[in-house]
Amino acid sequence: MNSAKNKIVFSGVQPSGDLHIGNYLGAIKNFITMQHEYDCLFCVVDLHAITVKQDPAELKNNTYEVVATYIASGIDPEKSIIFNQSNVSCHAELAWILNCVCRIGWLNRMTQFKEKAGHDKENASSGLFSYPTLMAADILLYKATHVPVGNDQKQHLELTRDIAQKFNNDFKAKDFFPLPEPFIDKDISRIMSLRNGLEKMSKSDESDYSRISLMDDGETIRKKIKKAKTADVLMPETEKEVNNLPEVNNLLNIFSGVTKKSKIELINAYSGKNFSGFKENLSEALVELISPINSEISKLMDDRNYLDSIIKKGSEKANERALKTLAEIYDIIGFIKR
Ligand code: AQP
Repeated sequence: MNSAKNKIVFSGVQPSGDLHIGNYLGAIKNFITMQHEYDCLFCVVDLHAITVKQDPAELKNNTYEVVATYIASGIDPEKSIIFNQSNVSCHAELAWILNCVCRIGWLNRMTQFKEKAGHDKENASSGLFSYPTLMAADILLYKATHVPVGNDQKQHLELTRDIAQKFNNDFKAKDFFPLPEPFIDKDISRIMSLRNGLEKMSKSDESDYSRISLMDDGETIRKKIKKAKTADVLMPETEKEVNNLPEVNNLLNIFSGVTKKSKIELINAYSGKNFSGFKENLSEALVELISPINSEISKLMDDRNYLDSIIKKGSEKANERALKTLAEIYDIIGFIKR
């Protein structure tokens, strides 16, 4: 076995809507490269999705769509385990145990809860508050060593490390849980909304024009990029100047993420020009990346039997591994299991 194969990767995507270019660049792109060298589990985190209201029929459809998107993007289900979280009940069981390890003060510091709960925190589900302990359970159940995620999940991953460390110390189980490392690509780890360069691109943003979806056709992509906010100046000459223009910076990050060109190369190519040519070329690069993924997703969505077989096979493999870790944890804690 290749030594990198001893490194275990776990990551997940919520089935809360069509995946967008932020999910692709921040997470899925790394899944594709890591699958060749690491022992990978890629999950559709449906238990996380219900921390906010979901329509049951849409949740099912979105779950199939995330599985289809994984495969259409290039994840090989023969190499990596693809499954949905609710099919492996150990995730929920370990989350309870970790809720008893994690401190309320730690959860109170999580910025994503504050952002997602908004002004009406009292009315948010307690699941949304304890979301990070479920995420810790997802990762620690497989003793994952590496977690490819977007920048928005960095704080949750740091919390996972704190929980793992506290469990190991509290139960005198030295090194039982490895402390997982984030795998984050700096520039493309936080793709922003096309309407507001200070807000994260998100599946649940009300405006469809805020994101490029992996389900968008070429015409829609061109229209959205044409409407994307830029600035009332020409393309600047330096990265420093670009950093003061959040929407332009974001489009450059996307352009660089979908091509092999560095940001500075792109700035040099378009500096002193207005944004129309830049936007046309960015649209073409996006269409070139997304069109084949998009048509493969549609094909796979018409073959539910195939998707069901992938989910079944993946869930069985994940379950086998999860049960083994959970049995070890129960023993460490002092639960009797007969
Ligand atoms: N804008 C983003 N830029 C870079 N990475 C991103 N990710 C999400 N948004 C961006 C990364 O994609 C993976 C899956 O995300 P998720 O589905 O678990 O949920 P999320 O982070 O809450 O993403 P969304 O799109 O904003 O969903 P909703 O609107 O449902 O909350 C993660 O690795 C995430 O970091």
